[in-house]
Amino acid sequence: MTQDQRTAPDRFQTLVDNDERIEPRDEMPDAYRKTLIRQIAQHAHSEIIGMQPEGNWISRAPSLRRKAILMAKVQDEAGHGLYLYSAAETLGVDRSELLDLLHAGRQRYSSIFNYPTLTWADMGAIGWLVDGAAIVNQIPITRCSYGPYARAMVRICKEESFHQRQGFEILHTLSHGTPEQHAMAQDAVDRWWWPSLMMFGPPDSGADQSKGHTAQSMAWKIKRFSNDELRQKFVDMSVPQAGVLGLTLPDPDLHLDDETGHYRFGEIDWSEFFSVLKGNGPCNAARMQHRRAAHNDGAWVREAATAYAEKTRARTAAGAA
Ligand code: FAQ
Repeated sequence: MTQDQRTAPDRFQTLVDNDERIEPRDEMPDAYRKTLIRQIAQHAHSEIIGMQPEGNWISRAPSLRRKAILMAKVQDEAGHGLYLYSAAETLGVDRSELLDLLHAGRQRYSSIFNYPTLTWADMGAIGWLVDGAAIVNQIPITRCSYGPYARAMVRICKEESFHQRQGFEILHTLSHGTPEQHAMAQDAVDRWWWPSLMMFGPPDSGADQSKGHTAQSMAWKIKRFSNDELRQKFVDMSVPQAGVLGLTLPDPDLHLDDETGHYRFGEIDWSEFFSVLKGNGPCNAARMQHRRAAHNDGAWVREAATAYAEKTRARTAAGAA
């Protein structure tokens, strides 16, 4: 059978099996399109909601240099949101629909952004742990079967790796500073460690995962590793880095398993994760309220941009006639 004689589902499966990319105009199963829209939208929403915990510290950064770096990081996150909304739009949805779904509470954003940023050291912990977890999760997405998502992820991962380094450097400076600064760095790591492990999503086995997406997403090569595999990579990477920082991780069960070479860690409190997903985290209400208000406040900008684009289009059309 030649390439052209294959049915559309066959062609889709052959491309996936051969590790080739599915592009926007290719035929794809509806469920594949829906899964991608859900995941990419959730990812985009996480980027723009993720600006809030750090945005909270821009005016309070301890020096001009720290302020400039933090502003650039938060701006990068806005940019990541825009690439991701553009990637979702190649699947036939409009970003305004996705934002409406977020604002109506019908699409998710990452659980991690529902925790408060109490001290400057939290900027370090977010960079080191949250961006660190994001990198571990996102590097495999550069090999995702859907072309636009995979390509967006290449640039995003480069920027995330800068973000992770700047977080590490903030914590290193604090940890090696005064005893009060060291204590502040340790307190931030104590608060952000477990929520960072939850970012990877529910465990691979267990009652709740029967409703999960991993098996199908791995078959479609949207996900390349399971949630637990990525979580383990993150723990293995973080433990030696904590040693370099001179900080401890808040888990008495954490130890190296000599047989496997992996660090074993304690039980994650999944009831906390599911409670945050239901909207009961410490900052869920504040994050959504702020997001909706920012969207409403920006209505005049969207209207002005649309009016300008329409005027430009009309002028160009008149010029061409
Ligand atoms: N939070 O079956 P699975 C960043 C939901 S990084 C909330 O495992 P899936 C950068 C899931 O949607 C953060 N919900 O689902 C940054 C599903 O819900 P549903 C964003 C979660 O999709 C750094 C249910 O649980 N990164 O923003 C979470 O196969 C610093 C069952 O879960 C990405 O989004 C969670 N943590 O795997 C910005 C990466 N985990 O639809 C600012 C791309 C799971 O059944 C500052 N996404 N759920 O109602 C992914 O890799 C995947 O979507 C997973 C979840 C791994 C997150």
